[in-house]
Amino acid sequence: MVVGYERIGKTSLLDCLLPLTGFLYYTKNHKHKKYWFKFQGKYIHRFKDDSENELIDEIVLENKQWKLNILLNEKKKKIEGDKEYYGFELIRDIKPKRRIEYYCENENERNKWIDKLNRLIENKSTHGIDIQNHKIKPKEKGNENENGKRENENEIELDISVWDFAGQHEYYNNHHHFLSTRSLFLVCWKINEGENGLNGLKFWLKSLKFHLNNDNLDKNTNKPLYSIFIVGTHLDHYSINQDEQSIKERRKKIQEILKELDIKFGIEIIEVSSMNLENIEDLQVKIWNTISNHSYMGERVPSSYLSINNEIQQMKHDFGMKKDQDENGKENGNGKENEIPIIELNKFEERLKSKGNFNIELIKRSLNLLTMWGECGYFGESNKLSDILIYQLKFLTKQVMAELFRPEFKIYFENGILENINLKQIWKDYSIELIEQIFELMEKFDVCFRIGEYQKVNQDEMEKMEDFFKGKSIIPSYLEMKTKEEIEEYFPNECPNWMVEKSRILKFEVIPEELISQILIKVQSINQEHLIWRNGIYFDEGVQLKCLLICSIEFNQLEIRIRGINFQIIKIFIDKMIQLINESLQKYPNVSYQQGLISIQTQNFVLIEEIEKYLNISIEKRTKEQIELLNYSCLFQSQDELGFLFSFFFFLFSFFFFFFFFFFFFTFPFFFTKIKNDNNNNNNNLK
Ligand SMILES: Nc1nc2c(ncn2[C@@H]2O[C@H](COP(=O)(O)OP(=O)(O)OP(=O)(O)O)[C@@H](O)[C@H]2O)c(=O)[nH]1
Ligand SMILES: [Mg+2]
Repeated sequence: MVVGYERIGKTSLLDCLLPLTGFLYYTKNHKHKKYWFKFQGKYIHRFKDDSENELIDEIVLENKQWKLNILLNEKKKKIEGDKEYYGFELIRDIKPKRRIEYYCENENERNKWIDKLNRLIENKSTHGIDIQNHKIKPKEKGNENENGKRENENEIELDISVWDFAGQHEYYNNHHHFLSTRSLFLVCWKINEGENGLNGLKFWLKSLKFHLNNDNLDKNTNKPLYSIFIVGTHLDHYSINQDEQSIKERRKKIQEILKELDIKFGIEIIEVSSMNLENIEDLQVKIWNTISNHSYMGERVPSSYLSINNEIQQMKHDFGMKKDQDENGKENGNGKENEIPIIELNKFEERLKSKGNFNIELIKRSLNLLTMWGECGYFGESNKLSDILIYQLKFLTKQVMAELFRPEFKIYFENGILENINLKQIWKDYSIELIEQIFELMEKFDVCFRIGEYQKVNQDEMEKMEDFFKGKSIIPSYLEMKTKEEIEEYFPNECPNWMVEKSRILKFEVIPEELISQILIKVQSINQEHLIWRNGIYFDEGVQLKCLLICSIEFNQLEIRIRGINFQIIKIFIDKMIQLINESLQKYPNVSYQQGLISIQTQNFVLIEEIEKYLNISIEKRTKEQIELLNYSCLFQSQDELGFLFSFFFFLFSFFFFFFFFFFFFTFPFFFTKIKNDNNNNNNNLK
């Protein structure tokens, strides 16, 4: 799994580590000849054969110099016998001009080359998560035998599933759902970004720390289940010193971060360049050695798991066929997809009945493993997701999530709020009936949340759907950050003297960023009247209650400040907020906090348990600091507040008393005279 901030070279690194190789027909002067090709980073190497001993030539795909054309069906060549070959060509329009034709034996092979070439030539960002399966042969660096082959090269072949995560901020809230505990993590940072680069690295290490166990060893085998490699990219950058001292200093800074985050398990630190392939081979060797030593390598898998996997592959195949039929025949009439590759677990169990005796626990265990292999998506640990199986993961990561976060759709997310009607544009390939279902799936992945309950006018399905499209949703990763000054516009630092203020600080050792949005989203459900930002939320119920929750990643803390006129209302609100925060933390067993307050007198953080003890000290003996902390803590209602409330209600009572008194005093004689006059008039009329 490759993670890190955006545009730091994750995909390029994978292109170097896992070169695309194969026999292709190479066409020059209308003559076709078969060669072995290796496409690594931006280099396409042509070899005489697959021993890679004799390099014939090299093409360097420099930025924007090359164009790629797919040679369409009519250009399929019959190179040998009657067999058809699938071609593509690379053209360089600037001098020295070149045009090279390549032919593959099948369309799948050509698609692989085209995907990779397109990505490199167009320099595209990754959207969602790119998942690819590779076969690799562990190898030792340099040790070649007499036949020119590397030792160990033919020993074993490993099937690996490679997950390349998008680096854009939009995806951070949901990446953790996909982190597998049987992985090698390549956590990348861009060396030439210095401190900023290291901050990005820290962010990702922090996230991994919370989703992986602190101990990476498997108890049975005492071998690691996962490992982390910290990979510095852009080593070729002109600003980077490569002398021993500079390398040592960078290493030291990384070790300080690891120490701060209390990450103890084995970590490799390495620096590479995807431009000139420096240290790439070193990294390959380290990766191969590390993963082949992971505890699960070579583990035997029950044959029932493989049958379950076969069923999943069958479902994928059937789904693909149906899609093709729909596309060709437009059977559904509107050219939109009417089905998604998701099945409820009980229906999947039903399907398996004809294949053998599979109980639900066995199915779940196998799905967990198959998910780690990248074959499907089963998220059994999450309550919200445990009853469905997403049998084609690409649907989730590429078609749904990546579409939602396409840069051109940012116009629909004003300050993180989306009008649901725009989902018809975003997921335009899906029928209206499916959009709401897909949205619900995204809610389960914490990607978006609808605001309030949209009105259900009647039970008719169509009507219900229309209502969903009239509603709005929050997309937490698009919410804006607000500065302290901006927040003060809503919640001034000074509490008005006719209100009381209570507060609470929750200090975490470290808090993962995605947890903050989960907390905010959970807390926002308390009350409809709120303003929400990426770093906080503000509730306003007029004089009754004003509450601010501010989250600080820098200080790893949440601060709750509540103002109002009724002690009980404030207390209930604080308790409710803390309860909701605790509920959000349930999924994070490694995350805990200490509750307390900052003393205005000493600026120290004082634990709530400590403050509670002040209640046992007699009032006259309490220090000024203790009184102040007790007052702010909302642990008890002080005499002052009782007095305050008494005067507040006395004020209200007197206000209404005088109001009615003056009302009657001045208006009664007026009515009296008016009635009298009216009576006189009536009498006159009668006369
Ligand atoms: N000079 C130099 N450029 C690099 C290196 N690695 C990547 N690049 C360039 O950096 C840019 C971004 O590289 P990508 O591999 O797409 O970065 P990424 O981290 O996958 O980006 P996202 O998918 O957007 O998160 C591309 O233009 C690469 O050519 C490197 O080691 N040296
Ligand atoms: Mg990428």
